[in-house]
Amino acid sequence: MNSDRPQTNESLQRRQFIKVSAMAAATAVAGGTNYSLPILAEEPKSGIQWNKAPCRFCGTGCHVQVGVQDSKVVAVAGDRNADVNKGLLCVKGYHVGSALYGKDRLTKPLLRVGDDYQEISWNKAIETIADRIEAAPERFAFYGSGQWTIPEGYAAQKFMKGGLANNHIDPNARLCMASAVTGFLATYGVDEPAGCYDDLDVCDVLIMWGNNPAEMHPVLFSRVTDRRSRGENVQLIDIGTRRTRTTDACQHYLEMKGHGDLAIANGIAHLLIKNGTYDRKFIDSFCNFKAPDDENPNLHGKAISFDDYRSFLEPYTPEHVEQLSGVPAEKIRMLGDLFGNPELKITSLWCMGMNQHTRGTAINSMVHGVHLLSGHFGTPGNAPTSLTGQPSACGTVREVGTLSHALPGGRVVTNEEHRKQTEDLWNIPAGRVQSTPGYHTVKMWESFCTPTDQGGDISTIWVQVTNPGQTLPNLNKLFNPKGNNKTNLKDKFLIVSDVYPTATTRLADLILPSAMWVEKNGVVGNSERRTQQWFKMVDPPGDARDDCWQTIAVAHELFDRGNEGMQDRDDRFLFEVKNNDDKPVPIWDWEHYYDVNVDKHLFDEYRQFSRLKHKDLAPYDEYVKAHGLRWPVVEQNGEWHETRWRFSEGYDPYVKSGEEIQFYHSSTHDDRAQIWFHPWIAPAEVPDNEYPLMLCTGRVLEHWHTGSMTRRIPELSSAMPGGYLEISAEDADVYGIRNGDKVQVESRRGSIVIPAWIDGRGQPPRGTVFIPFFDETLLVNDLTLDAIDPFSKQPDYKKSAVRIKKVS
Ligand SMILES: Nc1nc2c(c(=O)[nH]1)N[C@H]1C(S)=C(S)[C@@H](COP(=O)(O)OP(=O)(O)OC[C@H]3O[C@@H](n4cnc5c(=O)[nH]c(N)nc54)[C@H](O)[C@@H]3O)O[C@H]1N2
Ligand SMILES: Nc1nc2c(c(=O)[nH]1)N[C@H]1C(S)=C(S)[C@@H](COP(=O)(O)OP(=O)(O)OC[C@H]3O[C@@H](n4cnc5c(=O)[nH]c(N)nc54)[C@H](O)[C@@H]3O)O[C@H]1N2
Ligand code: SF4
Ligand SMILES: [Mo]
Repeated sequence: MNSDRPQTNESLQRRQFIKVSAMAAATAVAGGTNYSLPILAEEPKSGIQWNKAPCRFCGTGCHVQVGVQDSKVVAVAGDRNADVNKGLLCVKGYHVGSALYGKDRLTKPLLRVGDDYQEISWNKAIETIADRIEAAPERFAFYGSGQWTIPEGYAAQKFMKGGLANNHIDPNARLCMASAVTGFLATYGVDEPAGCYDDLDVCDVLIMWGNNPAEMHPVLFSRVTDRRSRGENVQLIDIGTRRTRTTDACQHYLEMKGHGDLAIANGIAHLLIKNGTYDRKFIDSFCNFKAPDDENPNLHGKAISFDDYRSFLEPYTPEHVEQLSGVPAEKIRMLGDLFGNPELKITSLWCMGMNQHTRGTAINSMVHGVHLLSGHFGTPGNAPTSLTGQPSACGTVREVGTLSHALPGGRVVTNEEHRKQTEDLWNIPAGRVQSTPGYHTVKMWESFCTPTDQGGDISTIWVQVTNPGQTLPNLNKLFNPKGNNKTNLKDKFLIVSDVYPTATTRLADLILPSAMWVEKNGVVGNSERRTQQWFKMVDPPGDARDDCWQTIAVAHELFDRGNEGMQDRDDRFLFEVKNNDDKPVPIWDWEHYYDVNVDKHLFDEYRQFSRLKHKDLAPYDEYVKAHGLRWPVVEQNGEWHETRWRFSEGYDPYVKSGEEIQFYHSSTHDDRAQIWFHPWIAPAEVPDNEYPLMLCTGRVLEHWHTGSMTRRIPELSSAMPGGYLEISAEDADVYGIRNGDKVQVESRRGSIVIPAWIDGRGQPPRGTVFIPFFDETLLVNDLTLDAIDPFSKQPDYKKSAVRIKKVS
């Protein structure tokens, strides 16, 4: 069934030729314009129906206008009325409509029978899942996504933690945003950014701490580069481990070694203190100091004094930082001077470089700390801003709390009061929500891939809107054993809801065809706390159905079988929705799913949680009218107002008058944020004689993650047809490698053969190589390490030691 996957069957030689020529073309595209001007914005007489939706792809959260004719998406245009993108789109947004129309969409539920698949009815599929759950409810796990819509994630969350009393639900955002979350919690006591995209319109200095927004958040990045083309003066600084398209747009490039960021942040703090340029008033009024508690490691560490902090920083002189990070001492002084200048407005951005890091929690809090220490916080243009990658990693994962330890609205399972609030809002019996966190992603898959008699206590996983067979780290440990007949995993059962055949469906026991994007209603939340809504515009193909319906249908099957967990305190179905006549609508029956707006019902229920930690959301209908609203959204005089800067008087409605800055969720309960010291520490794996090169992995402009959607869009796949090993010209010389040569790349965990691209899309420095992960036929995660941050449990995909050998 996977035979028509793109690229798979082409002969290698032909592929290589296409790749090398297309790669060159792609470089030209990306070097020039990253975004396209809107087309077809208005065509009143064409018969095309236009409606708004956020783009399917990245966490920037651009709005598109979707043009539908004859029940098909026929055109997409940038939405001029959207604050985020003001009509602009990048190449992915421009082609997002085609993501629906790959030739091999999944259209029928498929059950594995031996080595083959059999088409089955939805009833049979739903019964099969219910059977697996009934057989061992505590061994069932849900693996979800930052690409779940808010209602989808909320339904899965309620089904698991409220219905099954099972906390084994975790999303792919564990691989993505978990360290940002722990960084925010450790610093402010509450998750989510204080600043917003408006900072990019007014900052004087923009620092990228190891991310590549020119390719990963292109429209957002263009907001800053456009200012320069208008003659405004804004300094762009790229701190990174390789040159990227972002570097090309920056005045300064500070090339560091992996984990060099820890030393750089300490170097800046050292200079601020040494030069007396820190903001004494700001820290005296609004900050405390913290350091890790080595005897009792915990997220909130131990209190230290300012003098302790100063003495911990003493060794981090610019020269010492140069040794640790590779960044010249004079550049560290430059950063120290910038942060030491109160006249400048400084915004920091980061994404996976700082999160996929075995000290991810530490470096996140340290960058917040540099901003707090220097007082570059809380006014327009002064913000430490963590970017999210997925369209709803913030909305669905962090706000709805689909992580294994969390509950909606910033609640956690370990807190008795939070569990009680949740049980009350869900109207379920007291004690239903369990207090022990479920398994985080790496643990979940490790348990699934370990035989039951050896302690592997997860036996069924249901995957929705994510492709772990390609994106988990160390696949040979965390995923591939499922397909290996020699390992004793016969009793393990993998359920996958997807829209296309993928590396994950390949090993699935049950495949469920899903509706995607504008084939269903949706609500998502982007990087700047902006919640965005859209309506279903076209029907999904064949028997494909909404993920949210799938969850509710399984819940109802269990309810019908008498499963008490699926009943509330009044013995009603957990997901009961009533129509205007106060009659329950059978939403578990697909024929009736769209008789009501299930999204609206779930969202307005979920909204009650949002007020518990000042993450207030407006009623669903407000989002129908708007191009997104940034929370907290509060009602004043009958109007709903969004919030641009949090913790800052005049902007944040929850800051008391006269406070100026108020960290009202402070973990020390004194309205103060925590400035952390953490020492520099080496990466989990560093090159040695056996594995002498450092491998970084990541993304490219044209493709979305595993390429399951973008590789089916001809314009994108021909611009960037296949995976490659990016290597410096110097290292290529040493190994006798020329462009297009096949190279074996081997780590302690696996090996792949992949064509080389010398100084390709990006330029890695000597001693390092880079491989993007979009190519399903060249799985770089066979090589990557599964070491995780101790607090966030997020793995580091940016630093694995490898060796290489030319094979042809
Ligand atoms: N085109 C496109 N856009 C996307 C996506 C996509 O698949 N395609 N995915 C979205 C998602 S989910 C995400 S998470 C984002 C990711 O967006 P980014 O984080 O911008 O991209 P990556 O390619 O994952 O990360 C590469 C960066 O990691 C840095 N790095 C490596 N090691 C270190 C280190 O030790 N410390 C620091 N500070 N930096 C280091 C490198 O300098 C490099 O620039 O992109 C989002 N946008
Ligand atoms: N080597 C390496 N690996 C990484 C990373 C890295 O930097 N390097 N980054 C990590 C990060 S930050 C992230 S976010 C993850 C992303 O990893 P994944 O989430 O695994 O990657 P995607 O390709 O986005 O997977 C989404 C899947 O959902 C399907 N899909 C699309 N729409 C729908 C829908 O509406 N319903 C359903 N059911 N399915 C749908 C798509 O076809 C696709 O298979 O990868 C992680 N893995
Ligand atoms: S920048 Fe992100 S949200 Fe905007 S069009 Fe491109 S992929 Fe879509
Ligand atoms: Mo991500």
